[in-house]
Amino acid sequence: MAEQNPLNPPNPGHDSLVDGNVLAAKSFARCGVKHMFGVVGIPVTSFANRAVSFGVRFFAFHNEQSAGYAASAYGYLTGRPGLLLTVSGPGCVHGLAGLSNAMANTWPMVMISGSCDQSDAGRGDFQELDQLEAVKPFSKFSVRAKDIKDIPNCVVQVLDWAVSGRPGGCYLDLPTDVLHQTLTESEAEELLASAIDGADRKLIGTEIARSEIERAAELLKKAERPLIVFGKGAAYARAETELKKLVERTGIPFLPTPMGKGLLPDTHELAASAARSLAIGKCDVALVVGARLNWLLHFGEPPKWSKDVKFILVDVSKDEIELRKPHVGVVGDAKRALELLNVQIKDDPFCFARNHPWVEGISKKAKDNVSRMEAQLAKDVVPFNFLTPMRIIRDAISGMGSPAPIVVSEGANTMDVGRSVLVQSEPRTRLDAGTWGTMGVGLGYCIAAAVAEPDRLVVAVEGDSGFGFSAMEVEQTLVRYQLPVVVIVFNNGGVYGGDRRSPDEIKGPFKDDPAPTSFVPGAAYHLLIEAFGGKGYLVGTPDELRSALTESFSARKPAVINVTIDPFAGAESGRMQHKN
Ligand SMILES: Cc1ncc(C[n+]2csc(CCOP(=O)(O)OP(=O)(O)O)c2C)c(N)n1
Ligand SMILES: *[C@@H]1O[C@H](CO)[C@@H](O)[C@H](O)[C@H]1NC(C)=O
Ligand SMILES: CC(=O)N[C@H]1CO[C@H](CO)[C@@H](O)[C@@H]1O
Ligand SMILES: [Mg+2]
Repeated sequence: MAEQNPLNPPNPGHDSLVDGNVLAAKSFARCGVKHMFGVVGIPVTSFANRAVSFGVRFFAFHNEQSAGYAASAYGYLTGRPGLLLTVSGPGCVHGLAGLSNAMANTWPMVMISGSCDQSDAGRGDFQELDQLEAVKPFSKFSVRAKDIKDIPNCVVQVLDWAVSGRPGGCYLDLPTDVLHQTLTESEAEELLASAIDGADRKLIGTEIARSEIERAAELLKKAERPLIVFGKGAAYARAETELKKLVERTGIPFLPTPMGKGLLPDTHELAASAARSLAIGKCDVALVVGARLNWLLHFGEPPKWSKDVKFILVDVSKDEIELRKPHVGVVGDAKRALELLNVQIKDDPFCFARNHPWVEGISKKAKDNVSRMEAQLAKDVVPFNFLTPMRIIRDAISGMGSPAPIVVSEGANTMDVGRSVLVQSEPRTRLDAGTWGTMGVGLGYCIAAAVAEPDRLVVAVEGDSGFGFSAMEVEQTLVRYQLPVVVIVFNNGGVYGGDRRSPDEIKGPFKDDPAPTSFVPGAAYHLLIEAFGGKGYLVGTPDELRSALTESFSARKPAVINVTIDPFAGAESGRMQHKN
């Protein structure tokens, strides 16, 4: 087998041979890649083994979908492309889930797939697929190494493309014949050195137009009811210090998108999340930083926004500015743009005093909403609704202090309730279903978070349906690599919960089948992890939940907590009911 071929026999005085697997692995390692996620098999097993031998830690998954989600989130958390390795054909197709999720969230990742022998393409080769064609709709750049000599250059290019401009997914195709080609060690070194030297580094980005910064400052100054909105683009750009400075010097209220939460603490006195409707409904100027005016922000249109609102958009992508046509568009890195804006307003921070009617109005609305919510949260409802266990989890997470745990969340009710109840106080500590509302991301995100931020505990708060999409990864994540991840499953027996069909919907020959939303009631998810040697908890009361959290958080060991939830608590489709 080629994979076991001893390619580097000691041969003093002679140049030894390296194959494509070695050269590709060495190229990634030389470019600073530290971690890789994937599933091995023909023809990439040797590549993975070689990568490990060059110091790249490989996380072997059960399914490329989860590995791809992990790679995308790793890209977001570290600012360096997350790597997904797959086999050809079906492996590549499963990997498209990760690649498309990276595109939707604009996170940098690189999918590397082996492909069939180039001379057999089109003849029905083993796991054959036109992979370059398949990845096209989901990648910003794709390339095939057609010859071993292309490898170093291709590696440098995909890594650069993934992070340049608006981040996204890129693809590298490695045909079997290329992985088995050889050249001498010194030739390989030369190619690698010249690829790295000649790298067309686009990382610097375009210089920001000062005229737009001036216009933005002018517009904010004249505003009567300004608002600052920020999203995961600002989090990716690590703009937290500049944002804090802007918010605190101007006194303008702010609203994070779900993954923007934590750039400024949710508990900040200028946080407008609990007065969201008022803030977006009445603001006259909105500075939107690293967040797209897509469905999550109601397209920036009435009735949620006022029809006269003027947008200042800061986005790394010129296309995005052209699409939304804001009043002022600033193309560039969010951190840099805010730095310039802070300089621009330095001598005249046009402070909105705390008693400004706009700020006061938001603060009052927020306080009312929070105290209404806290009154609901204070009750211990058993059998559990969503609020009671979420409050207990919130308190346990807050009790951890700094560094705060990374919260991973998916599901419908579980995610919606978690978003408003769980408190984010540090940047990039929330990963959820994101722009696409993708279920099944949770376990991959947990692995990525634990790998990218080894000092932080990872706490996943998941609906039972969301969890089930990739539950087998508990073996991979939680047990095999002993990552500090606690997965809390809100078990309400199905998608949105129990059978909620109207009598009118229950008829026909299959009316006695479980409803399409129903799962086996009482699934013992906590036993799943025990099958692999992890720790499982089954809880149904506040005391049981508290003690499971205390024990698992301090153990920092893989655990699954199966929380029994009333199957009729919550709503169908969660917050998106109007669309179902
Ligand atoms: C890939 C994918 N498939 C299907 C869906 C549709 N969907 C939305 S939420 C959801 C699951 C909700 O159930 P659960 O995770 O148990 O949360 P709950 O509301 O019960 O808390 C599904 C299947 C989706 N968003 N993404
Ligand atoms: C009340 O607060 C929650 C959680 O922060 C938020 O989702 C909701 O939109 C707020 N309600 C209004 C009317 O703003
Ligand atoms: C094994 C076991 O007791 N499982 C519990 C998990 O959660 C469900 C809620 O849907 C309970 O009904 C089960 O008893
Ligand atoms: Mg559920």
